[in-house]
Amino acid sequence: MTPQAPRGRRRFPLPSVRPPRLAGRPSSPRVRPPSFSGRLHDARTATAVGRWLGAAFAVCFVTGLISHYLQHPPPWAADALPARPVWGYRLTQGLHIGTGLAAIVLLLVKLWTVYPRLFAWPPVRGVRHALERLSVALLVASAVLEVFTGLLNIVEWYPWPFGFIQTHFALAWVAIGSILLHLAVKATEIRAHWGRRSAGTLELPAADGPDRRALLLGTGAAIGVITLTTVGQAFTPLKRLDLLAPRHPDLGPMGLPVNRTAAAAGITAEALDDWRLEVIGPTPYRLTLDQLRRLPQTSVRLPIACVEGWSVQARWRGVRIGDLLARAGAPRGAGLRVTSLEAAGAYRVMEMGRDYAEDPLTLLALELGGEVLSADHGYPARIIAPNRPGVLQTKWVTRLEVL
Ligand SMILES: Nc1nc2c(c(=O)[nH]1)N[C@H]1C(S)=C(S)[C@@H](COP(=O)(O)O)O[C@H]1N2
Ligand SMILES: [Mo]
Repeated sequence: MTPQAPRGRRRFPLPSVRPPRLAGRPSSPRVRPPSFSGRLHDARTATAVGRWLGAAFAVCFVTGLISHYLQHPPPWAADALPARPVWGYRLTQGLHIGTGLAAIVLLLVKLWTVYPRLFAWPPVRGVRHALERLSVALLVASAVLEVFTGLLNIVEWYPWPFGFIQTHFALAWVAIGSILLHLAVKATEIRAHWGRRSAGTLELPAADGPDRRALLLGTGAAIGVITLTTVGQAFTPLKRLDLLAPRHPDLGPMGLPVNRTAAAAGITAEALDDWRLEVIGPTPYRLTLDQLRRLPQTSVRLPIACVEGWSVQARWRGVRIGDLLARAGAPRGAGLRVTSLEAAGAYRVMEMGRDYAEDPLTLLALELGGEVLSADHGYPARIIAPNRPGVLQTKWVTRLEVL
C-alpha cells in the first residue's frame, strides 16, 4: 500500500507512467495526452507480467526448436535423434502449444500495462531512446505475429500468402532476440521491480495493492481456464474438459483424429487395388498386403502427437521396420526413406535416422486398435514410430528405401 495514500480513496499521486512533462509539446489546447495513474501501468506490474511472459516464450522457443529440428534435422544430426522416451515429443509439443496459448494472454496484458508509453512525449529523446523504442516495436510486432500465426495454425487456418513453417521459425528468432535485447536494456528497471516489495527508484513505492493483485490473479485465472479447456487434446485424462481445443483426442474414425483424409490426399480405390510394398536396398523386393500380413507381427502402444498439439495414444500392430530393412540386406545403422502413395503434399516423403529405423517399436502398421487401418488412417500401411512428430508418421506407405 502506498503510505501517503489516504485510506478509502486510493489515489496515486505519482503515477509511474504518466505522460512526462509537457515541455517541448506544442501547446495546442485540443491535444491533451490521456493521463494514466495507478499501479496497473507501472513498472512493477510490467515486470511481474513480463517475467511470466518471458518464461512462457522461453519454454515455447525451446520446445519449438525441438519440434523444428526433429522435422528438419541438419544432415549430421539425423542419426543422432533419439527414439526415446516414446512420449518425448508428445510432452514437448504439448508444452509448446500450452505455453504459446498462455503467452497470448500474457502478451495482451503486458501490452495493456505498457501502452501508456505510446503517449510518451517527446516521442524520441535521443539516439539511445530511439533505438530502445525501435527494439520494442520489433519485439511487439514479432511476438504478436508469432503467437497469432501459431494460434491460426492450430485451427488450420492460413489467411496469408507466406509459408507458415518458415515464417513461424524465422519470427521465433526475431522475437527471442528482441526479448533478450529488451531484458538487457531494461535490466536495471527489472531488477528494481522484481521483488514483491520493491520500491520504485523513479516512481512511487511499488508494494502490491489490491488492484495489482486483482490484475495478476485475473491473468492467472484466464490462463488457467484456457489451459484446462485445451490441454485435454494432448493430456487425455483431462479430455472431458477440452471445450476450447480445436481437436478432441478421440473424435475421428477409429477413435483418432485425422488431419489429412484419404480423399484430400487423392488416395483412390484404383490406386489401392494393385498396391505393393516396394523395399529398395541391397536386395530389393516387393510384397503384397497378404504377404506382409504373413510376416511376424508386433503390437505396440504409441502416441500420435500432432505438431498442432493434439495427441492420442493407440495400439498399433504391424511389421517391424527393422525386420523389413534387414530382409532387404540393409547394413546396421542404415537410415530410411519412406514414400507415400499420396501424389503431392508436404508429407509424401519422409526420412528417419538409424535410431528410429532400428527401434523395435517402429512399425509399418497395418492395424489400429485391433482393426485393419481405415483409409483415413493410412490403409493399407503406415509408419508409427516413438518420439516423432505426427507429420512424420507417414500414411499410405508404398515404398521403403534403405539409405
Ligand atoms: N502421407 C501422409 N501422411 C501423413 C500426413 C499427410 O499429410 N500425408 N499427415 C500427418 C499428420 S500431420 C499427422 S498428425 C498424422 C495423423 O495421423 P492420423 O490421421 O492417422 O491420426 O498423420 C501424418 N501422416
Ligand atoms: Mo499433424
